[in-house]
Amino acid sequence: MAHEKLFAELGLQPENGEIKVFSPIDGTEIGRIGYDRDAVVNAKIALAAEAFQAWRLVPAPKRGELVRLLGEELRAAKEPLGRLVSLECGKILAEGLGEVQEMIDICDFAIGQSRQLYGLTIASERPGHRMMETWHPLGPIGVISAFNFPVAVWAWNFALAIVCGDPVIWKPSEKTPLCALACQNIFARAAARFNDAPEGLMQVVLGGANAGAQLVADTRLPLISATGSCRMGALVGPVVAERFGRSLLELGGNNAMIVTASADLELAVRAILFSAVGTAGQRCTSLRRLIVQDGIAEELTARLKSAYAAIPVGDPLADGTLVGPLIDGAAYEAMKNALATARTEGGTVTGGERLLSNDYPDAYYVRPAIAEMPAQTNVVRAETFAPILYVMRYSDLDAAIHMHNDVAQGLASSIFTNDMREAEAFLAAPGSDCGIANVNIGPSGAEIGGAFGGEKETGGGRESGSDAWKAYMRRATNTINYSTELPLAQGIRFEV
Ligand code: UN1
Repeated sequence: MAHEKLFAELGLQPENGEIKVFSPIDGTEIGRIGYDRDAVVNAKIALAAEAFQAWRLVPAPKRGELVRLLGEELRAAKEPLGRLVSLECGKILAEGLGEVQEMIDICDFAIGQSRQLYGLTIASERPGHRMMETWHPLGPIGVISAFNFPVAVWAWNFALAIVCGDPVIWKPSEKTPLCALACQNIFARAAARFNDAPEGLMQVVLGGANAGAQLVADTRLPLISATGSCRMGALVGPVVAERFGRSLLELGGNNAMIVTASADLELAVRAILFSAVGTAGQRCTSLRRLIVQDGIAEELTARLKSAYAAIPVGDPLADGTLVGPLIDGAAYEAMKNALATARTEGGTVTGGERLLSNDYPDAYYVRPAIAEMPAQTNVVRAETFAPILYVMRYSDLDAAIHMHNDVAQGLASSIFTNDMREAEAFLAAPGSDCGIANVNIGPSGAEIGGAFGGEKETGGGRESGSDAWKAYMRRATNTINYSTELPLAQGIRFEV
């Protein structure tokens, strides 16, 4: 087997099962796995529910210790895990390693958080009374993740869930099961060192949409955290709501950048390149729409076209490559169709052609595309998970902000400007309507310290930093009477 050494380092032996796993790098089979049958999924949920009973009794800082050990194991496994991420989802090695770094960062964050699961103390309106809130573990959590961040998104959820007292059942994308199995092994090393971690704190469920649906419908999982398309979220949300569960949805984005006349164009070009072509345009936060002030549009577009022509596309594990393959043939078809539609809607397309098809007939490399559009047409308003940058022009900033917000999704956004009035207008209430709004950096590549997620069809969930931990706990409001009277709230008298 070609990847023997890498698999050995990660404890993987993907040799049994009827499901083939492919690498998008060259389309070859890299392993075989089996899917979990319904009864197995059911047993895993039961085990998680049992683990919860024990884990919620462990003091939170002690739970943080387990995450500290996980962070250590991730540091030790950074290189092979980063390489596996590249192999299985096709992102360049620097980004594969970056993704593992993101896991390490969220572990560090969660360790600190384990000593800061604070509630408020509130002034009671009654004499001799005190009010406070307590945050309790919520229960086992179902995590559904996408191919494009095959390990980091799980880690955002897992590190916080574990310190909050919640076991996690993880259904990874069908396209990246080996990454999940590798994480399971890395966690097992941490759990072994921890000594008395209950069985079932971290379980992987392998399967397709059915397995996901089983988690989503199960009342033993009070929270479902799902990352993926708006279409998937529209299926998950109502089912969880119907059983009065909680869902944390991180769905599609249609992320834009406004570039104003005062912008530092040198910086803007670099930011646009990373955001629009990095990860082959397959981040939820990828830059898809560029809204450029008339006077600088020509120059900026010309600079971008020459940068795009020179961008090294190829084997993501090779030195110097900046853009790897698309995940599969379906992604390539979607890109081709979107570009054809862009042309019929009046766009002028540069790039977008398939590359390296002689070397890799079963893999899908493309030249990232720029589509200059006469207006924000239908194709621009849809998220196509590929490196297509639609360019529109504006003359008035209010109109630019209107165009910016006039899409269904609301994940990440940015403005390039050196004018503080323009920057503040973009960040103010009538400005960007996204969950992430940046100035002079692109929309992608967020740090873990902030809350990550977005509004509208992006689903409203927030993961990772800030107070995202609260989603993984339940809040109890406590009122304590230490007096010898029984005054009622609102001054109600109720005496016989
Ligand atoms: C995603 O694409 O699902 O901000 C997550 C970023 C990364 C995470 C992206 N930290 O681009």
